[in-house]
Amino acid sequence: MSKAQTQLNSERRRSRQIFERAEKVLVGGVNSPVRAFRAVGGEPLVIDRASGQYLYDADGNELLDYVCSWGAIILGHAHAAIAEAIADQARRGTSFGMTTELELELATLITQAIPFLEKIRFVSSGTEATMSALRLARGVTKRDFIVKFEGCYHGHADSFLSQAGSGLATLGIAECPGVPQALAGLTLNVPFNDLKAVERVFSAHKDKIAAVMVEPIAANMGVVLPETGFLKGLQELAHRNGAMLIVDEVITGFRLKNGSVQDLLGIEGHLITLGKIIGGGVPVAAYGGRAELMNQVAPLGPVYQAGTLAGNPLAMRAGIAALKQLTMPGLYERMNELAERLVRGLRDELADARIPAQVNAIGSLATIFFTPGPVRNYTDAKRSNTRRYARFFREMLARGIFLAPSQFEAAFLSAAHTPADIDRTLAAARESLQAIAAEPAD
Ligand code: KE4
Repeated sequence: MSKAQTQLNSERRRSRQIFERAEKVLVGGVNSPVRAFRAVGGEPLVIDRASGQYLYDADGNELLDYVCSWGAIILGHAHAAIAEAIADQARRGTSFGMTTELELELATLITQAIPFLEKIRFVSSGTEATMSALRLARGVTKRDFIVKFEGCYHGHADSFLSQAGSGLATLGIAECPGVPQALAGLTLNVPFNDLKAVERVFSAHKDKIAAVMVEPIAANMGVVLPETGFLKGLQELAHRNGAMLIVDEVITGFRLKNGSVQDLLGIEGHLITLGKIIGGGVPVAAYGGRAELMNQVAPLGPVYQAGTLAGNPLAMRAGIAALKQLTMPGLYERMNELAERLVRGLRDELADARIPAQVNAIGSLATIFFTPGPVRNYTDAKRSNTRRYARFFREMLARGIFLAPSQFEAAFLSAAHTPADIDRTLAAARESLQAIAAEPAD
């Protein structure tokens, strides 16, 4: 174990004590599996507070954060405008169970940024958004099958848990127990970037597919970019076959620019799902599309979906404060430039260390895959040397740099990251890669 690693671990006594107690009452000591560090080893973090680009664990260790609450924290932790909005709303009431003008305000900020989005429904998690969008597609088309892509993750609703990315890929769960075969059989998985496979599945299930759901930039098998023509071809295939295209932008929504990534990619789905960033770090997600389609949702239409805390004023205030900040001139340009410098630097460090690896990246999203070949789908991603990723993760953490604790996740930059953070990260990467290069690859 390197000196740095020894130093960090020895100072994490309180974190360890808290986690051991947590394991007695929380399953695995966590409320979401990927937080358990099962794929990277070492002791899971216990965080006490955060500010800007930094997390502070229960032992006061400062960590430069590239997880950013899995992409939700794009402005940096404890952003003053968001904190003040939440504090003010807490004094005015957190949830009324009735409509407020705040829901209208956040919906307006979102639809102004995404013009094709005419009507929206707020929910409290990305899973609720994707689950509801799928139900709407099935209700309107009166069809049952869904096409999704191997390695993509759309939350933990039953229809999305086969060949899924994120925590299922991390834990090697290909098919989740508890999902009735009758339902699992309605989910058709095809490889990302493989239009021929999509054509074949449409031919084999003529007029039976309700929707194709896709992450436009896959980020739950690690970052995998759509190849030229893939998304446009997918949209055409869906339209030609009477199926809906549901574009899951829970990660990409407001990540690469102030709005949807779809106009950058030349597509427009029937439905879009959003989450993470639109809540400013507080539970907000949404699904939406053209009014004619969304009007099929209760109370206007028969497709039912509901939620006690959906659109609650506390969460709306946080989302409004966050989205208002995202219109600041130059915010995305600065963040994306920093991210591009980090990615270039990582590629250089990997080459200098003579370690075969790919860095897939776009905007402030990136993943290092320890594999010599290109990573263009889940099969490629699974070829990565996940042991080596785990070693790199632990070496970087020992140097105070917190990367995603899984090969099958993305690293995120926030608007709070600085050029000095990039320099520090690249210096830590050089040391970490040197430590790894000296070891056998497998
Ligand atoms: P939530 O239900 O976790 O809010 O959102 C589900 C979801 C839907 N769609 C996409 C594209 C997503 O990435 C997610 C959730 N992302 C994971 C991380 N890749 C959440 C982290 C976790 O599960 O703890």
